[in-house]
Amino acid sequence: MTARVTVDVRESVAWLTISDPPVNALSATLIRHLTGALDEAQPPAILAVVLRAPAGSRVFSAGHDVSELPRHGRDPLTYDDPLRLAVRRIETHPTPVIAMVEGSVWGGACELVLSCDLVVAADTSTFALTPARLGVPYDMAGTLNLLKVTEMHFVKEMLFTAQPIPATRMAAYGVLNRVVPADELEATTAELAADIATGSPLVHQVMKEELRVLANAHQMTPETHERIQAERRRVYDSEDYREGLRAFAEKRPPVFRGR
Ligand code: YXS
Repeated sequence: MTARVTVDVRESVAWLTISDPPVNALSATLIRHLTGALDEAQPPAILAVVLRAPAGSRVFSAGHDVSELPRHGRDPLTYDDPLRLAVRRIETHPTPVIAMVEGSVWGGACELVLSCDLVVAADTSTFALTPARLGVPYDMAGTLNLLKVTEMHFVKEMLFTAQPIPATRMAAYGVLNRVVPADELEATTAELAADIATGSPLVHQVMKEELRVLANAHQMTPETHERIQAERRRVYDSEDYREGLRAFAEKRPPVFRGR
């Protein structure tokens, strides 16, 4: 089986390239290769990680592999779903992880990119949150991850419109650290990674974990959690969820009827 993720180490920085043509869909196999590559990229040998797609990619990633979304009565985004595993793995990786983005980013791939510690994007890149287009009830951990990186109104615009947002607007809302012309993307990312690599890996690791714990510190009663899960179940058990997946397979716009 060809590796969906290749690793290139340059001066203590591990460059992880996700590549599964034609659209780098986040399949369970690609995520397994990604987490395996991260397992190899440990400090002090590795002091920063860059997550990227092949140079010149028109699509950075089309998000969750839709063919792997459950069809009947199963939660599409559970704790051990590949996307959830990948996001947690990046959030807990002991070194800073920089997403270097070129091309369009869709659905769960947006969350994957935004779960990285920094994001450097080409000025031609776009970001689209697509649950509403597919009828998918996104999960609370994922929704919180979006809310952690920008403002409520902007998260709602992205979620409710499901439209691709240009990198310049993402940066205006503080979501991206750098937006540069595509031909400056790699040099800008390499410079940022080199700066990070001069710092204390012990401090990076503890500060990253402090920020993760503080950002996730939210009160919620078990009853509230169960109520939301029940509401999500009504969505993934709905005809609209089945219509979203059917429309995707049939390459047509979905017709949602609210049932
Ligand atoms: O028809 P073939 O067999 O050639 O396959 C087509 C597409 O069906 C396939 N493909 C995907 N397969 C699995 N999972 C995907 N996410 C996915 N996206 C695409 O790739 C082949 C080429 O696609 P095509 O012909 O559309 O290419 P294109 O260059 O015209 O357009 C590229 C995209 C990415 C703009 C287009 O494929 C697209 O809009 N893809 C869907 C993006 C999306 O809605 N992703 C969300 C996935 S679900 C998810 O991430 C979360 C669960 S949620 O929805 O909650 O956010």
